[in-house]
Amino acid sequence: MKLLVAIVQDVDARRVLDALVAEGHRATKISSTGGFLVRGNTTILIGVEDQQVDAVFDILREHCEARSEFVSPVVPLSEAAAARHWVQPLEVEVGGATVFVLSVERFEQV
Ligand code: 2BA
Repeated sequence: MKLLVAIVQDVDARRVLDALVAEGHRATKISSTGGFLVRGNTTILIGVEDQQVDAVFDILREHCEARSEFVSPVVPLSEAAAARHWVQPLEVEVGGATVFVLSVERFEQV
């Protein structure tokens, strides 16, 4: 058995969860925050048998979209004034889904 920990963008989360459930998978949604952008994202825990891992990846690929985000670097006012120009927003590409695949030693529902 494997536990997939998938970090997806909030806007994609509902469609991913609907597709997972429609295909008979079980999933748990956790609200999370990215360390770099410090914006909300969604972490989905998905426990599946080994042979179902590829099917879950197919769902994630289908419903998660990479997007560009802009982040404004935080610069102290004194430094911004010294630089004598506006600090430009930084463009970063946020991936469709960041997925960790973990081996499950034991699974029980008691
Ligand atoms: P964030 O940490 O908010 O990162 C958002 C995007 O910012 C990243 O997209 C990446 O394009 C960029 N980024 C992150 N750290 C950076 C850095 N030190 N320098 C420059 N650019 C940086 P993704 O890589 O697609 O990651 C999307 C979200 O997935 C991340 O949100 C974070 O919540 C999670 N994530 C990604 N890699 C992870 C990892 N190794 N461990 C835990 N969580 C991870």
